[in-house]
Amino acid sequence: MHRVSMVCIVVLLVLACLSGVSAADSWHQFQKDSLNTGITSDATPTADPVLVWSAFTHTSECGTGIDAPPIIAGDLVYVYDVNGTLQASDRINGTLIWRNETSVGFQSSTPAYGNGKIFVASSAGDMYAFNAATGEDLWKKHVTDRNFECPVTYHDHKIYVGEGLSGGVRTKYYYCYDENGNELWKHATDDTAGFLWCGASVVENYLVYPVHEGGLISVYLENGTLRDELDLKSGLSFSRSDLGRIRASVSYYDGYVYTTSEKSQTIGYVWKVGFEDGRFIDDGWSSCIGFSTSTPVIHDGRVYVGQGGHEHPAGNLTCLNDSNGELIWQYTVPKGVKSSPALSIGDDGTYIHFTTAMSGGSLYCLRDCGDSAELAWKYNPPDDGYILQGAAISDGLVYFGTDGGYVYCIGRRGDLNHDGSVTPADALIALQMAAGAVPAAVLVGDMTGDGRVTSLDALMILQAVAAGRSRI
Ligand SMILES: [Ca+2]
Ligand SMILES: [Ca+2]
Ligand SMILES: [Ca+2]
Repeated sequence: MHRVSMVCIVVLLVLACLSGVSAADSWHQFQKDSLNTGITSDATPTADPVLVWSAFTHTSECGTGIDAPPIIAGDLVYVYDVNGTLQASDRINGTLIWRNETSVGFQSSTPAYGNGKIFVASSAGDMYAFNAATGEDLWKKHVTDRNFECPVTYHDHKIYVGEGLSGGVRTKYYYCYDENGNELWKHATDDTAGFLWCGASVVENYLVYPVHEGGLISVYLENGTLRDELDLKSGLSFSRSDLGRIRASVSYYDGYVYTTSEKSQTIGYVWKVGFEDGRFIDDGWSSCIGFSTSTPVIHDGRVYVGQGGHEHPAGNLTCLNDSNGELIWQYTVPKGVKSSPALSIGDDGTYIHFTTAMSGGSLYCLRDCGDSAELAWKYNPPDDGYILQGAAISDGLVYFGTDGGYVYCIGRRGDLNHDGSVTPADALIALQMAAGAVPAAVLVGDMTGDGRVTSLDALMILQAVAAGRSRI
């Protein structure tokens, strides 16, 4: 048949075009790494989003489910839910690999991966370590009678996490543990509500983190001794007496630390503060964008940050000029963006992924077009749970969870090797699936909608490639 001979030609073409598979980047902790960069060079879907897999974990009677972003290490994606369950799944097909338990409660501390272990800080004030490959319990420590609700930071065989808001205003501690569960130090901050989402960055020999009431703290990694502290309300030429409170982490880029604060829907700031040899410098800016609990991401002279809360009528993704804090563009969405953006940087531009803080919210992907942003795609998951957390990215796939208790893996239709683009290499995989040589990924590979992956789907993938090229 004509179609068969075409497919034969196609196979030869594909074999000629087949290139090596790129290595997947990791997303080992909140905002990817211990600087909270939030950026990967892995290409993500730039069009035609498709559900690659989804999995249910748990929900609570209060309507909560998954409130911390997934993390990704090697072949596995890890999700921590309201039941205190840590679940590891194959990142490509969603197969459950292992599951282990901590304690039930609203879990908003993002776990961290390091040296073959997953570190978890629970709402009950306990820390845990699990074997990342098998889920085996390695250790558990009751650290505090307060709660944990900020991301765990892992760096060089040590973990860092601060006490949350439970117990009210008092002396609260940021802890450093080694990977075997021994406390190395704790640093006290007096008269603070604590560290809700106030995750740390490791910058050279220092740990830097924000304080709820509007401060920044820098301590020596080695022993937790104070190096410097700053009150953003008064200590700088660009201080703001009405900064409100900080409920975001610190990110670091090229000599500056960044965070956000919020006082009301309209009053809230993005902060850029000079940071040199562990000390805060009066160099940078504060920019009023309105309410934000989002941790800024910095790339190519621009600062990307979410704006607004779930109680606000609308929110947006804001892009500022990194040199002066001036607004470049805002992309408005139906509710606030409490989560932190996850960026994919490729040859074809900067893509920004974030979720809207609302029941029935969506995962958005914007393309930065210079003076404005355009919607690359949007994915509205089938459950209508509230979405608090942002996304994690690895190897052409985007992951996020909801209070409906589901974790979702989003890819691109036809992109069977998950490199973010549709090429002849994907058509070859479709042919292998059609021949039964590899398991069929129907959700991604079925272009015709007949529920199977056949040689016709391979042909349609090639047609999509040709159409894409002719548009360029
Ligand atoms: Ca981090
Ligand atoms: Ca591909
Ligand atoms: Ca088909």
